[in-house]
Amino acid sequence: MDDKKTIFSGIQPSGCVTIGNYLGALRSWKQLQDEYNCYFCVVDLHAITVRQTPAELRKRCIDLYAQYIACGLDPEKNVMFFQSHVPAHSELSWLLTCNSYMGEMSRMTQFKEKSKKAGANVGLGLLCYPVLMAADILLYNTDLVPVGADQKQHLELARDLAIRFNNSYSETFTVPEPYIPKNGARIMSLAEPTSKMSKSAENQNAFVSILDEPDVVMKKFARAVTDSDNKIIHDVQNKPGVTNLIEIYSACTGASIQDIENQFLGKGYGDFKKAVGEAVVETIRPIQDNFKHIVQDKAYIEKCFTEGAMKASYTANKTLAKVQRKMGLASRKL
Ligand code: ATP
Ligand code: LTN
Repeated sequence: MDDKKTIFSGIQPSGCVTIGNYLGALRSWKQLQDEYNCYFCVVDLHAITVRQTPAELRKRCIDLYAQYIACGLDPEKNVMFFQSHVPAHSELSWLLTCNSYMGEMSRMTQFKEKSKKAGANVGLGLLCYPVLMAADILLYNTDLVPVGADQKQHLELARDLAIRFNNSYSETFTVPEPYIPKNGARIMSLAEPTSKMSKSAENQNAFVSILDEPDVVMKKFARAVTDSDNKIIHDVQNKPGVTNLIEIYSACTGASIQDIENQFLGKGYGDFKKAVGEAVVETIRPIQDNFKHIVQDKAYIEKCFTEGAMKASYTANKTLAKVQRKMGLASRKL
């Protein structure tokens, strides 16, 4: 296309975008869209690795796409689409699965955590999830993958699979690099501040969604788990709850940790939680205003995701055909 490097990233429609997703990942995408060729995908096939209610999932997919636009991603500048609309993702995923090992899949932290929750019947999709993610990335000759720090291990696997394939079948894939934004905080759960904030958490008070009403946001912060010594100090080991609130405040206002500690010296948790809540409300207010307009325009959203899938298919199918040929499958004549 041009000399610009390529970026690929995605979010699962497993719930509404949280301030974790936004501050950790989505916000940085917006800053990248002018400098890079960007593919931003709603990774619906990843969301079905756990059981979903079909009608809810369908709505969440459209809503997530609208949230991408509301957060400032431009469907004209970027290729924005649903993963399931480009069948090459599933197809490459199988070809890569045949080049992956049980050991490397079962070692993944996210698999171990999610399979603990799933109990006796752990779905195979949860195990294969990182291969599908590698397929997403490798289809587009991606240079950089902007994700939150929790995805680093999956990115390593995508790199390993690319290198392994290139060594076995000759140079095919670009080996992608992670892009973990410096100020992209890892936001923790408000209810259990030693686990990451997750949009699919059962406890609604554990996360703040970017579409939560201001009074809901304020209530969730008022209830956030802290500790009993009433000092606003950044200390991950001993004060994970307060530390998380400081990080959120810093990510929303741009103030440094030091400045925040000074600003709230001698103040109590009540005041601090109120300030954090207000900073979050101000950060998400413009997104909410945009979302309300965009989500009503179904025809516009449909046009955008259809064009996105068409553009994505062009590159994805080229890569897929190359891989099929290299692995020895007969070339398609239709
Ligand atoms: P789920 O609850 O379904 O596992 P999730 O909320 O953890 O979902 P993903 O869709 O898996 O979110 O992730 C989307 C992007 O947001 C990824 O780049 C991920 O690294 C980032 N991200 C997710 N949670 C956080 C968090 N708590 N802090 C910072 N970044 C996050
Ligand atoms: N696994 C990612 C979502 C995801 C993704 C991707 C991110 C699926 N495919 C490709 C970047 C690139 C997650 O955030 N849980």
